[in-house]
Amino acid sequence: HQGHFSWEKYLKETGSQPAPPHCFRQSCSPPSNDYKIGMKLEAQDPRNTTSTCIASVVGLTGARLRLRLDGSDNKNDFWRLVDSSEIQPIGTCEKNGGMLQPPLGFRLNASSWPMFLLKTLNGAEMAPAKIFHKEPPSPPQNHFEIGMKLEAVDRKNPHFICPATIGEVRGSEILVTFDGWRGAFDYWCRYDSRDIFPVGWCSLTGDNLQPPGTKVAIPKSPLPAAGIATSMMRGPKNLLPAVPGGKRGKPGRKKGQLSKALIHQ
Ligand code: MLZ
Repeated sequence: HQGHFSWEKYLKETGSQPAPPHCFRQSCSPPSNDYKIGMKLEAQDPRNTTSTCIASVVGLTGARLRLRLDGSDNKNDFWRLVDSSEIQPIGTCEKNGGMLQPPLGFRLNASSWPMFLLKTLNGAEMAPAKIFHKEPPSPPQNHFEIGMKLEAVDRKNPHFICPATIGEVRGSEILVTFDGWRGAFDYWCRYDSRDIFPVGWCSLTGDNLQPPGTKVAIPKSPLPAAGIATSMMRGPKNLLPAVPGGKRGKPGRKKGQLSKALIHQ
């Protein structure tokens, strides 16, 4: 569900342009997601990328899968596009002469891995090869420009895809800035990252696009209530900078801690 956020309205309000689809390493029509919860597949271990592991689909969102490595805990789930090159049908690793590995942080003794593998695959529903999609090719060069709008995975909260703006371009790197979050979630990535999508992607895939944040100008005074009052006095649009320098907060609280806490709420 997309809340009440409308790109059309937002682009008008902000007088901005979406990054054209040819900028992205995404297929122009999003791939279908024919996976089911519980299906197993092979995935690269995100914490140890030389390992191929068994993963189970524990969630589906738009063109993405929420994956959990078998033998891992439930605190390290990760999300992959159905056309990611980091997932493949069970059997691929062996076919290529590789060996399936236990995930980093395997919850049992390493010596029990062979038996664990046998048991986890026994009677498992394996994702059929036909529902995997080929990864789209990378655009030949970086076509992004500062100010262009996009949808991007929040890497600190990777289940979220959020409205974002290109903040800087340097060679093949781009700065993805999240609208309304004052830099707290921004990151640099390559222009052909799989974590960024053209405007409208989520509405095509049925993924959930978060609305922009509202932290355009965070009150920097020690008490939230006082902060709201002072930010209101600073002007209707909260566009003036916070009081520069000086002591903020009670003694004992580190400078910047409160505003950080507010940003991350
Ligand atoms: N910290 C918030 C999520 C903020 C998401 C911001 N995305 C750019 C929370 O945990 O609810």
